[in-house]
Amino acid sequence: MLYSVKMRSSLGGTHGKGGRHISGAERIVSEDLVDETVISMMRRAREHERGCADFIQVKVEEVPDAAVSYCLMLPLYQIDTSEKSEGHRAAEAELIRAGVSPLAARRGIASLEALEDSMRGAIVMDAETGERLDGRGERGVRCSNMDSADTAEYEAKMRGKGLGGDHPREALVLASKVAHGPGTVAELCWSDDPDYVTGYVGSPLHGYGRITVMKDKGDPVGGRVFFVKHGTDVALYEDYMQNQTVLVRL
Ligand code: PML
Repeated sequence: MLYSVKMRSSLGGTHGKGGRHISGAERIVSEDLVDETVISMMRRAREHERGCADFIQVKVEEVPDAAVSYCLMLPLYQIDTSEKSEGHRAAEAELIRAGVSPLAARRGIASLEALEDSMRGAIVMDAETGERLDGRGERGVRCSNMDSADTAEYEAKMRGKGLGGDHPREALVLASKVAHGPGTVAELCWSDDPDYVTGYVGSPLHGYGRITVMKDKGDPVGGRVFFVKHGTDVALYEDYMQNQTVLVRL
Protein backbone atom coordinates (compact mmCIF):
# COMPACT_ATOMS: atom_id res chain seq x y z
CA MET A 1 0.00 0.00 0.00
CA LEU A 2 1.20 3.54 -0.77
CA TYR A 3 0.74 6.68 1.33
CA SER A 4 0.68 10.31 0.36
CA VAL A 5 2.54 12.48 2.89
CA LYS A 6 2.09 16.24 2.55
CA MET A 7 3.49 19.07 4.60
CA ARG A 8 2.93 22.80 4.56
CA SER A 9 4.31 25.34 6.96
CA SER A 10 3.85 29.03 7.54
CA LEU A 11 4.78 31.84 9.90
CA GLY A 12 2.75 34.60 11.47
CA GLY A 13 -0.80 33.46 10.71
CA THR A 14 -3.62 32.16 12.88
CA HIS A 15 -4.14 28.39 12.83
CA GLY A 16 -2.13 28.28 9.61
CA LYS A 17 -4.26 30.90 7.82
CA GLY A 18 -3.06 34.27 6.61
CA GLY A 19 0.62 33.67 7.43
CA ARG A 20 3.67 33.74 5.20
CA HIS A 21 4.30 30.46 3.35
CA ILE A 22 7.59 28.97 4.56
CA SER A 23 7.82 25.57 2.95
CA GLY A 24 5.87 22.69 1.50
CA ALA A 25 6.66 19.15 0.42
CA GLU A 26 4.90 16.04 -0.71
CA ARG A 27 5.95 12.44 -1.15
CA ILE A 28 4.24 9.17 -2.05
CA VAL A 29 5.89 6.36 -0.12
CA SER A 30 5.40 2.78 0.99
CA GLU A 31 4.13 2.12 4.52
CA ASP A 32 7.58 1.40 5.97
CA LEU A 33 8.82 4.88 4.94
CA VAL A 34 5.92 6.94 6.32
CA ASP A 35 7.45 7.67 9.76
CA GLU A 36 10.85 8.76 8.49
CA THR A 37 9.23 10.86 5.74
CA VAL A 38 7.10 12.71 8.32
CA ILE A 39 10.15 13.38 10.51
CA SER A 40 12.27 14.66 7.66
CA MET A 41 9.45 16.97 6.54
CA MET A 42 9.08 18.34 10.08
CA ARG A 43 12.81 19.03 10.12
CA ARG A 44 12.62 20.71 6.73
CA ALA A 45 9.81 22.99 7.93
CA ARG A 46 11.62 23.96 11.13
CA GLU A 47 15.04 24.54 9.64
CA HIS A 48 14.02 26.39 6.53
CA GLU A 49 16.17 29.32 5.45
CA ARG A 50 13.04 31.48 5.18
CA GLY A 51 12.58 31.22 8.92
CA CYS A 52 11.32 28.81 11.54
CA ALA A 53 7.64 28.03 10.90
CA ASP A 54 5.15 28.49 13.74
CA PHE A 55 2.53 26.39 11.95
CA ILE A 56 3.28 22.99 10.43
CA GLN A 57 0.60 20.73 9.00
CA VAL A 58 1.40 17.17 7.96
CA LYS A 59 -1.22 15.03 6.25
CA VAL A 60 -0.84 11.28 5.73
CA GLU A 61 -3.33 9.56 3.46
CA GLU A 62 -3.62 6.08 2.00
CA VAL A 63 -3.46 5.91 -1.83
CA PRO A 64 -5.24 2.90 -3.36
CA ASP A 65 -3.07 1.11 -5.93
CA ALA A 66 -5.82 1.48 -8.53
CA ALA A 67 -5.58 5.27 -8.28
CA VAL A 68 -1.91 5.40 -9.29
CA SER A 69 -0.72 5.96 -12.84
CA TYR A 70 2.88 5.91 -14.10
CA CYS A 71 4.90 7.98 -16.53
CA LEU A 72 8.54 8.19 -17.60
CA MET A 73 10.99 10.74 -16.24
CA LEU A 74 11.84 13.45 -18.78
CA PRO A 75 15.39 13.36 -20.12
CA LEU A 76 17.45 16.23 -18.70
CA TYR A 77 19.65 18.70 -20.56
CA GLN A 78 21.14 22.02 -19.56
CA ILE A 79 21.54 25.43 -21.13
CA ASP A 80 24.11 27.64 -19.42
CA THR A 81 23.23 31.30 -19.16
CA SER A 82 24.85 34.03 -17.11
CA GLU A 83 22.06 36.54 -16.64
CA LYS A 84 18.29 36.83 -16.60
CA SER A 85 17.84 38.39 -20.07
CA GLU A 86 19.96 35.66 -21.66
CA GLY A 87 17.96 33.04 -19.70
CA HIS A 88 14.67 34.45 -20.94
CA ARG A 89 15.88 34.47 -24.54
CA ALA A 90 16.90 30.83 -24.15
CA ALA A 91 13.54 29.98 -22.57
CA GLU A 92 11.68 31.68 -25.44
CA ALA A 93 13.67 29.67 -27.99
CA GLU A 94 13.07 26.42 -26.11
CA LEU A 95 9.32 27.08 -25.83
CA ILE A 96 9.08 27.74 -29.57
CA ARG A 97 11.15 24.62 -30.33
CA ALA A 98 8.67 22.66 -28.17
CA GLY A 99 5.69 23.86 -30.23
CA VAL A 100 4.55 27.04 -28.43
CA SER A 101 3.81 29.95 -30.78
CA PRO A 102 6.22 32.92 -30.57
CA LEU A 103 3.33 35.08 -29.32
CA ALA A 104 2.37 32.65 -26.53
CA ALA A 105 6.02 32.12 -25.55
CA ARG A 106 6.51 35.87 -25.13
CA ARG A 107 3.20 36.18 -23.23
CA GLY A 108 4.12 33.33 -20.89
CA ILE A 109 7.48 34.87 -20.00
CA ALA A 110 5.91 38.32 -19.64
CA SER A 111 3.19 36.89 -17.33
CA LEU A 112 5.78 35.53 -14.91
CA GLU A 113 7.83 38.72 -15.13
CA ALA A 114 4.75 40.78 -14.27
CA LEU A 115 3.98 38.86 -11.06
CA GLU A 116 4.24 40.91 -7.91
CA ASP A 117 3.90 37.88 -5.69
CA SER A 118 4.71 34.24 -6.24
CA MET A 119 1.91 31.95 -7.37
CA ARG A 120 1.36 28.65 -5.55
CA GLY A 121 -0.02 27.13 -8.76
CA ALA A 122 0.52 27.67 -12.47
CA ILE A 123 -0.99 29.83 -15.18
CA VAL A 124 -2.59 27.61 -17.86
CA MET A 125 -2.06 29.23 -21.25
CA ASP A 126 -3.20 28.39 -24.78
CA ALA A 127 0.05 27.49 -26.58
CA GLU A 128 -1.24 29.00 -29.83
CA THR A 129 -3.02 32.20 -28.85
CA GLY A 130 -1.31 33.02 -25.52
CA GLU A 131 -4.73 33.39 -23.86
CA ARG A 132 -4.86 32.50 -20.16
CA LEU A 133 -7.34 29.64 -19.75
CA ASP A 134 -7.64 28.94 -16.03
CA GLY A 135 -9.88 31.23 -14.08
CA ARG A 136 -7.90 30.92 -10.89
CA GLY A 137 -6.28 34.34 -10.54
CA GLU A 138 -3.33 34.50 -8.17
CA ARG A 139 -3.75 30.90 -7.04
CA GLY A 140 -3.33 29.24 -10.43
CA VAL A 141 -3.49 25.48 -10.95
CA ARG A 142 -1.40 23.37 -8.58
CA CYS A 143 0.34 20.27 -9.83
CA SER A 144 0.22 17.84 -6.93
CA ASN A 145 0.19 14.14 -6.01
CA MET A 146 3.37 12.91 -7.71
CA ASP A 147 6.69 11.37 -6.74
CA SER A 148 9.47 9.24 -8.17
CA ALA A 149 8.58 5.55 -8.28
CA ASP A 150 11.92 4.54 -6.79
CA THR A 151 13.34 7.26 -4.54
CA ALA A 152 16.71 5.64 -3.80
CA GLU A 153 17.45 5.03 -7.49
CA TYR A 154 16.28 8.52 -8.45
CA GLU A 155 18.26 10.31 -5.77
CA ALA A 156 21.42 8.37 -6.65
CA LYS A 157 20.97 9.34 -10.29
CA MET A 158 20.45 13.03 -9.46
CA ARG A 159 23.45 13.08 -7.13
CA GLY A 160 25.48 11.48 -9.93
CA LYS A 161 24.59 14.48 -12.10
CA GLY A 162 25.51 16.92 -9.33
CA LEU A 163 21.83 17.78 -8.79
CA GLY A 164 21.25 16.39 -5.31
CA GLY A 165 19.34 19.42 -3.91
CA ASP A 166 15.58 19.61 -3.26
CA HIS A 167 14.85 22.06 -6.10
CA PRO A 168 15.95 20.02 -9.13
CA ARG A 169 14.82 16.72 -7.58
CA GLU A 170 11.27 17.96 -6.97
CA ALA A 171 11.08 20.03 -10.17
CA LEU A 172 12.04 17.14 -12.48
CA VAL A 173 9.33 14.91 -10.99
CA LEU A 174 6.73 17.67 -11.29
CA ALA A 175 7.81 18.56 -14.85
CA SER A 176 7.54 14.88 -15.85
CA LYS A 177 3.97 14.69 -14.58
CA VAL A 178 3.13 17.99 -16.30
CA ALA A 179 4.65 16.91 -19.63
CA HIS A 180 2.42 13.82 -19.61
CA GLY A 181 -0.70 15.88 -18.92
CA PRO A 182 -3.60 15.66 -21.43
CA GLY A 183 -2.75 18.57 -23.72
CA THR A 184 0.60 19.84 -22.41
CA VAL A 185 2.86 21.39 -25.04
CA ALA A 186 5.44 22.86 -22.65
CA GLU A 187 6.05 24.24 -19.18
CA LEU A 188 8.00 27.31 -18.10
CA CYS A 189 9.22 27.74 -14.53
CA TRP A 190 11.48 29.74 -12.31
CA SER A 191 11.70 29.42 -8.57
CA ASP A 192 10.33 31.67 -5.83
CA ASP A 193 13.41 30.95 -3.71
CA PRO A 194 15.36 34.25 -3.67
CA ASP A 195 18.66 32.35 -3.61
CA TYR A 196 17.80 30.05 -6.49
CA VAL A 197 18.11 31.48 -10.00
CA THR A 198 17.87 28.32 -12.14
CA GLY A 199 14.63 27.57 -13.98
CA TYR A 200 13.54 25.32 -16.82
CA VAL A 201 11.45 24.68 -19.88
CA GLY A 202 9.93 21.20 -19.89
CA SER A 203 8.20 19.54 -22.84
CA PRO A 204 7.09 16.12 -24.08
CA LEU A 205 9.16 16.69 -27.24
CA HIS A 206 12.56 17.59 -25.78
CA GLY A 207 12.46 16.86 -22.04
CA TYR A 208 13.61 18.96 -19.10
CA GLY A 209 15.80 21.86 -20.18
CA ARG A 210 17.43 23.47 -17.16
CA ILE A 211 18.37 27.08 -17.80
CA THR A 212 20.98 28.05 -15.26
CA VAL A 213 20.10 31.73 -14.79
CA MET A 214 16.48 32.82 -15.24
CA LYS A 215 16.14 35.59 -12.67
CA ASP A 216 18.14 38.00 -10.52
CA LYS A 217 19.57 36.75 -7.24
CA GLY A 218 17.46 37.99 -4.32
CA ASP A 219 14.21 38.05 -6.31
CA PRO A 220 11.56 36.20 -4.24
CA VAL A 221 8.98 35.92 -7.03
CA GLY A 222 8.60 32.81 -9.15
CA GLY A 223 5.94 30.77 -10.87
CA ARG A 224 4.96 28.38 -13.62
CA VAL A 225 3.11 28.47 -16.94
CA PHE A 226 1.59 25.31 -18.42
CA PHE A 227 1.16 25.79 -22.19
CA VAL A 228 -1.59 23.57 -23.59
CA LYS A 229 -2.84 22.65 -27.07
CA HIS A 230 -5.55 24.87 -28.49
CA GLY A 231 -8.91 23.29 -27.58
CA THR A 232 -7.70 21.46 -24.46
CA ASP A 233 -10.44 20.59 -21.96
CA VAL A 234 -9.27 22.82 -19.12
CA ALA A 235 -11.44 21.19 -16.41
CA LEU A 236 -10.01 17.77 -17.27
CA TYR A 237 -6.52 19.23 -17.38
CA GLU A 238 -6.86 20.84 -13.94
CA ASP A 239 -8.24 17.61 -12.51
CA TYR A 240 -5.22 15.66 -13.81
CA MET A 241 -2.78 18.24 -12.41
CA GLN A 242 -4.35 18.48 -8.99
CA ASN A 243 -5.78 15.04 -8.32
CA GLN A 244 -4.21 12.31 -10.43
CA THR A 245 -1.55 10.39 -8.49
CA VAL A 246 1.45 9.86 -10.76
CA LEU A 247 4.64 7.95 -10.03
CA VAL A 248 7.54 8.78 -12.29
CA ARG A 249 9.78 5.95 -13.47
CA LEU A 250 13.38 6.33 -14.56
C1 PML B 1 16.52 23.08 -11.56
O1 PML B 1 17.43 23.30 -10.78
O2 PML B 1 16.56 22.11 -12.31
C2 PML B 1 15.33 24.03 -11.62
C3 PML B 1 14.52 23.93 -10.41
C4 PML B 1 13.36 24.86 -10.39
C5 PML B 1 12.75 24.89 -9.03
C6 PML B 1 11.41 25.49 -9.01
C7 PML B 1 10.86 25.63 -7.64
O3 PML B 1 11.56 25.99 -6.71
O4 PML B 1 9.67 25.38 -7.48
